[in-house]
Amino acid sequence: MKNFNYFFIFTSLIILISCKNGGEESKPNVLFVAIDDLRPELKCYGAKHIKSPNIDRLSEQGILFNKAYCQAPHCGPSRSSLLSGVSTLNYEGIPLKPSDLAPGKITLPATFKKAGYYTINNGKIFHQREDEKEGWSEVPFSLVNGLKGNNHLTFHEKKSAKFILEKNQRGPFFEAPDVPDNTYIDGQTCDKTISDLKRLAKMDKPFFLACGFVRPHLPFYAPKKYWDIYQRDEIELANNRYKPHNSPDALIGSGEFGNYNDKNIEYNSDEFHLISRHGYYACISYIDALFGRIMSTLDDLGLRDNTIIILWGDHGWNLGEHNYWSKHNLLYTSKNAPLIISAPGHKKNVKTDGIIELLDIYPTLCELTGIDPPKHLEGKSLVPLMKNPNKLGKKAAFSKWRNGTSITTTEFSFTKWDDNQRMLFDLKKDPLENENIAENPIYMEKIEELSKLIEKRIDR
Ligand SMILES: [Ca+2]
Repeated sequence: MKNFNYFFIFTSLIILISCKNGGEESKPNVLFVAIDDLRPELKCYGAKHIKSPNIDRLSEQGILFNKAYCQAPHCGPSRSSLLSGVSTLNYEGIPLKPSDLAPGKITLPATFKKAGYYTINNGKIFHQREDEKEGWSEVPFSLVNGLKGNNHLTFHEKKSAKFILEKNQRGPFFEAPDVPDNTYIDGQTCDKTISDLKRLAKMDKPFFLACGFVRPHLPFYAPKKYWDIYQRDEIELANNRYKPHNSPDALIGSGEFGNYNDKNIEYNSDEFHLISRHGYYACISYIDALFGRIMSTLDDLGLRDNTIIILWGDHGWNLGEHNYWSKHNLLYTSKNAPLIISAPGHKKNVKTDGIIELLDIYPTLCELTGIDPPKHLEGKSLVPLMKNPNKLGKKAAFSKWRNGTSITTTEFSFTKWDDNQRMLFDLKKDPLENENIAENPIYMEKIEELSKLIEKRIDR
């Protein structure tokens, strides 16, 4: 009986302690990290030449999605889809804000705020600044005085001032000044996120802390020490610097480099390829170091065990393959985005080849935190895949860019434009997409099957 009483007192104490942190307070926090224009060019994704120790460490603490696909290869529409939970397929044009895709529907951060979370936005999360006011408990960092405008374009190397583009007053496409990390906006976003974590640790509410880095998005501006990690003459270039054989006229590259001064380096020359890869890699290592500081702060504050960390890129990127750069087309390299989720109580150090779409993130975060997902969501929670990474995931992922619609399955990448131009790649035999086989009669049935899947998904 005495033992029973001790047991009763002990259990009551436990209940009492958990009630203190109970209700909303017992929900896990969310650290929501967006990295602009980051393709899966990370060591944990098999890119051995990249130094990304901190993101690699996150992958060891969670699940890495090898086959995550964006719904549009462009910042605005991809983020609109992810943050609204609605596909881009039924939208004519380029949806730059979530309300374009889902008018009147609640966004991901607003859902968390409504559920009792304290929500903070640092850096680039939404594409458009005016979208950033709702859903946040504080004025977003990007709207605070002194941080307005295109501050991600600000250069800090003296000689960059000699390379201003007349048409838009932008600087060169790269620079490597010897400056501290927080000279650039991403370093400031990191500092702000760290100081927020220290505040949030003392609050009696769970938090949804969004941290959006703008690199490795162009221009490649990063402190010199990150450029110094890589030896330019050791950088390997793409071995398929030509347009895919038999590809349609509709397949074109991005004109994004034209927004920056080329420093008199000939576009697509060997030198251009080398510098551009070097710049992209330097920017990745820069962001990785900043992310590492945030992770360490979480650990130091004892928040790690009750915080979900999700890290995602908004789409893929072409790193000189086919002589294309940036995004803005429907090649595999433009569609495939990085996604890593580390959640308390879930599997660690696992990878999955299950097909998923970035619009699945919204319902996933709802399920992981026990929030009722809004009815309008079109994605599927990734929690079943997190529990069993060997599952197949979705049958296919869908992406849209201008008048082209694309479907990716485990075997094929197929794109159809409104004027019936087509491209089909066999991802098993030709993962680099060097040979368009859409006009090969052998694949007629396959194309019909994939076209039907696209039609089924479109509802307009
Ligand atoms: Ca982007």
